[in-house]
Amino acid sequence: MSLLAPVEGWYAKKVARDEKMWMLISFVLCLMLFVWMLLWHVYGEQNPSNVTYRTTPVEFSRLHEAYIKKNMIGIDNGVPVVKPEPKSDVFFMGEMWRWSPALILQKGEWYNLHISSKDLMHGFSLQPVNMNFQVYPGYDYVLHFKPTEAGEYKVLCNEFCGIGHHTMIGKIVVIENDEDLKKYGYDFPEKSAVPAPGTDTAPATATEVAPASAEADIKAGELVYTLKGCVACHKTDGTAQLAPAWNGLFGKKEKVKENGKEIEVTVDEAYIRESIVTPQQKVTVGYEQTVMPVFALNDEEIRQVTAFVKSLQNK
Ligand code: HEC
Ligand SMILES: [Cu+2]
Repeated sequence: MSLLAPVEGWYAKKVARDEKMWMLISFVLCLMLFVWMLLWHVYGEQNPSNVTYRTTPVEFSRLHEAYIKKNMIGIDNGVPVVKPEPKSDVFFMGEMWRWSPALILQKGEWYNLHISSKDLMHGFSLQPVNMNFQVYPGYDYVLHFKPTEAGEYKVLCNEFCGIGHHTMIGKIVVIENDEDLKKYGYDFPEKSAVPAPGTDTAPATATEVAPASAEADIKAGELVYTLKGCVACHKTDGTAQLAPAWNGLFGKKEKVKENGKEIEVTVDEAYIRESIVTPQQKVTVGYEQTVMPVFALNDEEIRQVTAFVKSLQNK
């Protein structure tokens, strides 16, 4: 309550002339903006298409993985690279903590980008053009779009999604012609030999790679690493911010906590298997804040991934 009561009849004061004028101006401005909004929607081509399907994280991950296996042309820092056909359906997924695949698109062509999340809500923020969408698990958001300018774009996550949120950066490269590919370091001469897309000899799944040689196992293991998204947390260049790095891991003595007790283990085949099948059994000291998800890898995939980890022993 104020100390002094307001002057009697204060509310009945006449509105001044210039005040009325300002009210009129702002009202007209509101109306104009309203009309513009409709015009921009129809003629501005500013608003994205609004088609959304119901899905489940499991279903979408399955489609996403199958899509990448069929179409990948190489690997960029552990992330699969796809160069989709114009007008085709592209599956793009966010998960803790990466976007995949990296995309190479042709300027001036239309694409149907299906976007969803495998786990939590993420934010698709295309930079530097600053287009933003929320990405929910359980919804397949279809973005029908045509890139109009060549260049390298980044997909940042703009919904805080945990300790590795800031590392969640995807890549979309828009090219004018295939010559441009080299400019972005996307020239995959020997890498495309891993899973050459669409050829009869290409393995349909990572597990179908002939385990003929140790070399094939390592390649298949790298594919598991890329497709299943281990790369989102485990790096192979020694950076170990979110999870233990895989280079130099095999044979290393690791301090882990089991049932609250700290013990030392040697990283061998059995320990790697246990870490994948029951990640919470032995939690590596120093990484308690990140929770490693349970991945349903089959025995073959575990064997291959172990071969890949082993191959990084002296790196
Ligand atoms: C969301 C992040 C994340 C992803 C994705 C992830 N991991 Fe992990 N991983 C961790 C963390 C954190 C640890 C250490 C804590 C623990 O043991 O749970 C770990 C530990 C491990 C270890 C034991 C390493 C050590 O030094 O103790 C292995 C082996 C492993 N992960 C394999 C995998 C494989 C294989 C995949 C992919 C199929 C994978 N991880 C995907 C977070 C992740
Ligand atoms: Cu995110």
